[in-house]
Amino acid sequence: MPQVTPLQAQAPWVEVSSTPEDWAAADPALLATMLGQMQLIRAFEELVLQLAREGLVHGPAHSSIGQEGGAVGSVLALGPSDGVNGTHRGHHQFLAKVIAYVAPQLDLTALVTEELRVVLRKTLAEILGLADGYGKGRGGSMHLQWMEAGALGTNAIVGGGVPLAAGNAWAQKHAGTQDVTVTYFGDGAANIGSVLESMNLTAAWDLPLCFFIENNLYAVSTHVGEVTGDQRLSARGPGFGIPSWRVDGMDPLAVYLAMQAATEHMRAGKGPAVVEAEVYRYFHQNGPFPGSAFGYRSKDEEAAWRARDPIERVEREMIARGLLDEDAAAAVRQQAVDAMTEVAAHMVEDDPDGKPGTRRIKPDLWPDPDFVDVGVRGDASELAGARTEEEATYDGELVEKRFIDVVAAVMDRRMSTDESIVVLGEDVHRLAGGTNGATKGLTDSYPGRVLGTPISENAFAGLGGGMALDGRFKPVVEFMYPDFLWVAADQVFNQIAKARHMFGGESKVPFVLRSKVATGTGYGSQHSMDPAGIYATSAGLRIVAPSTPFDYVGLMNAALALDDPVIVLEHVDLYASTGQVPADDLDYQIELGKAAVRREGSDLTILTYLSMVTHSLEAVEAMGVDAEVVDLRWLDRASVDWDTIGESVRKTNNVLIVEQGAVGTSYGGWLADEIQRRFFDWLDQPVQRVHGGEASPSISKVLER
Ligand SMILES: Cc1ncc(C[n+]2csc(CCOP(=O)(O)OP(=O)(O)O)c2C)c(N)n1
Repeated sequence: MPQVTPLQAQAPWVEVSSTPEDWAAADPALLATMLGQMQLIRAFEELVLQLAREGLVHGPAHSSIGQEGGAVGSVLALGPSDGVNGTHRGHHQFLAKVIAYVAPQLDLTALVTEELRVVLRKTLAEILGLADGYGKGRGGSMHLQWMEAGALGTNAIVGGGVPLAAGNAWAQKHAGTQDVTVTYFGDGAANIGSVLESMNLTAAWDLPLCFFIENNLYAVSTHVGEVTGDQRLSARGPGFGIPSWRVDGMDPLAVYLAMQAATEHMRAGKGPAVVEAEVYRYFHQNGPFPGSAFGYRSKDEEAAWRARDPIERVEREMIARGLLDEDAAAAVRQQAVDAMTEVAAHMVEDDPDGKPGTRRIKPDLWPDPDFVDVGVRGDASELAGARTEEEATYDGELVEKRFIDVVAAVMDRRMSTDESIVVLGEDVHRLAGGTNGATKGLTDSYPGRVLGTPISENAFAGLGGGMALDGRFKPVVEFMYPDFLWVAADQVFNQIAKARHMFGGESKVPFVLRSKVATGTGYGSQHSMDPAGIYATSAGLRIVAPSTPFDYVGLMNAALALDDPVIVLEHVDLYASTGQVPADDLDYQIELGKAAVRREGSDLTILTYLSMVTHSLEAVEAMGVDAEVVDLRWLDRASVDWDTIGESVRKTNNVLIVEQGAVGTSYGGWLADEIQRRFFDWLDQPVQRVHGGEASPSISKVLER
């Protein structure tokens, strides 16, 4: 028989309940604020459901009615510079945070101040899609953000906000504050990779992030017991080394006390916390009907939870202590309802064309339809005044250097001049500069700013996104291989690339993602894509693709100076190549949106990038074609150099796009389409394309090369 020794996780896991003594000792002002907040949120949510019933909410309205205790109890343990984010069901958390920001203490006899009215109005306006909303009506119910108040943005991707919250927590910690971030999500979200990856990452790096699980038992109609082994979801925390608290979320004081313990732990620099609050949404996933109407739970179950209503609980306790009587309690509720009636009156009116009693949104409150694409990306005004250079016209001393050494050198230079730059990725801190030497020397020169990550592309890309949105640090994330973008796709495409536009068009997202391109190296189907075409599908991303060391310096400097997310593509074939670079100048940029004509010609325009530039030049010479070879350098839709392309097309009347990637993920597809739209009259024939086959690359030399 083997000897069996029970093991214990390092981190504690406890259940917190309030006692009569806790209620007796609670600060009356705290209880008043709790009650006032919950009544405001309840009245707000009732109004949203009413408007949804009237067809005035375009899109979902995920009601939080019943769950107020978790949000309010936890937010009241936070300060104004602490951050919170949440998911699709986020009205209550958002409101709790912004109400606490403008009115840290509520007066139950004069509940709704003018400042509060503004907050309620702006929140409802956003949910209705109106110009006055926090995101100018872009984001709606699932994208509520007010950065100033520490409300970092709710999220429509289940679990999608969690890595971003980790980035916010990273910034808080490394800016030397004791602030913390709370990321709220449901029982369903507890099963998605971004949450679990972030638990691991924040525990490894001791980040002050609270994973606040609102366990309301159902993900839409699926019971937590159907989809997980231990329904007590806080059980996961200790598995990651995270202290965890389980608490009755229908008891706001218990939540507050658990949260106080969790924040104390985080503020002491001891890393993340998990708090699981058992709550219940009285309504179905979305809309004004109870869950029982859809058959996945019973009316009895709903009644049992309603009997534990968090608002009634606080009222009872306050009445028992003589802090409130029933009339005063009713008056608090009435003030909240009246305030919401007044807020609604700002936005809706009787519909002159509808049946009697029907209402409509006041027409002048909608956003201007021309606003639809405004703020997809920034206007790049931050580059104004920057010095730009071109190799052909550079008048300083040039020396020959290896491409890969220049990659490391320019990052070294920027990190020395800008302390906010932080490099992160797998093995970037070791092996003499990661797997290729791209980060060589940086760990020694900049301790604490070169972070070797766990193999969690979604989490560390998102963490970089959270840092960028916070703004105190500038992340440079590395993907070891390009195909890993699929693993991180939610964070790169849904979160980072859309953040500026979705939240109203003004958030800066200074995020740089370096991605190796390894086509032709024998790494096979899952390491060898050319990702340019996929990144180019995303309007919020800028993409640079340097083919020479000189351009790498200038394009990386531009990428680091931009307030938009920028993808920097680096082809492995180029790393060992050499080129001319300034002897002692790593501070210039390549002009935004400027391609380079590498060979002038009159018969054919070849548009290409990265390693295909040299191959195209070689092919042109070998074939004796008088082709103009244009190195695109800036690949995204907004930054492509249409002037240079247009000038060339009008001269040659023929276009060939040359790229390495497979046809399905091709970059040239959209480019050819756009060229034909813009220059149809100048073309003698359809745009021609050279690209890889249908299949992803194979490892056999014969098949790949
Ligand atoms: C990644 C992802 N998958 C699925 C959905 C669709 N969806 C939206 S909410 C939801 C249920 C989420 O349940 P839970 O996390 O428990 O939160 P709750 O709705 O109970 O607050 C689902 C499946 C989504 N938005 N994102």
